[in-house]
Amino acid sequence: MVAAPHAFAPSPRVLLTGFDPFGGDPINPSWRIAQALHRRQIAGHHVQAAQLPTVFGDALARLHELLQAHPPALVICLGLAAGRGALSLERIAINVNDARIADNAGAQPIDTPVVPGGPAAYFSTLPIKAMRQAILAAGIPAEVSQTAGTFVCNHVFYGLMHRLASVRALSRTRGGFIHVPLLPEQGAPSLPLEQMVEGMRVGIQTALEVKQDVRVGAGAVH
Ligand code: PCA
Repeated sequence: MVAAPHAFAPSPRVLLTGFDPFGGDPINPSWRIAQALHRRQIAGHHVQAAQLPTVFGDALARLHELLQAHPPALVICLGLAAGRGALSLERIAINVNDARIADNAGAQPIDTPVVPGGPAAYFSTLPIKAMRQAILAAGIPAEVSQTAGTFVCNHVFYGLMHRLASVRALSRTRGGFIHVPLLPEQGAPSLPLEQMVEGMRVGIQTALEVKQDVRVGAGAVH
């Protein structure tokens, strides 16, 4: 019997990244969430989790390697933002590195571009309003954020969007960035790990199913 031609085609993939611990905190919840969703099937897609180092340059080099393997349908990078109390769907990445603290390799770039000569900014291509609605409907705090900061998270977000915009094999890949709160054992505000994992599962499902984002104000309750 001849196997169907698609029999060995890899199932469409979602790449979900988190960061290693940084800034003296021994835990980075972004990596815990990504790990918890590793190998899960969501809307017919296979989730692959990967860790990025909290290091300018090296984080993007690792992300580029991961994107080369075979183009994912969706890429979501997660990072910790202490002080936030909700899953924070980032709208915009800017072409600036301006580090408040040293990264995990001791570097602290000030006012340098992520990509010399690149555009000032990129928008997320995730349906962030629809994702916010769906996560809220699941009873989990979610918000749209207008800034991913200027540290390694924004650096990775900008580098990701620049790649997706300029590499032909990735032209149909959607991508974006989500900041997450601390875990309860780390301080406040916080969210329990299970809630963040479920919120991300719902968010990924929405990003895979909703092609056209909904039009509701960023501050709207629903
Ligand atoms: N958060 C940092 C970098 C790594 C992480 O998890 C940030 O918000 O830039």
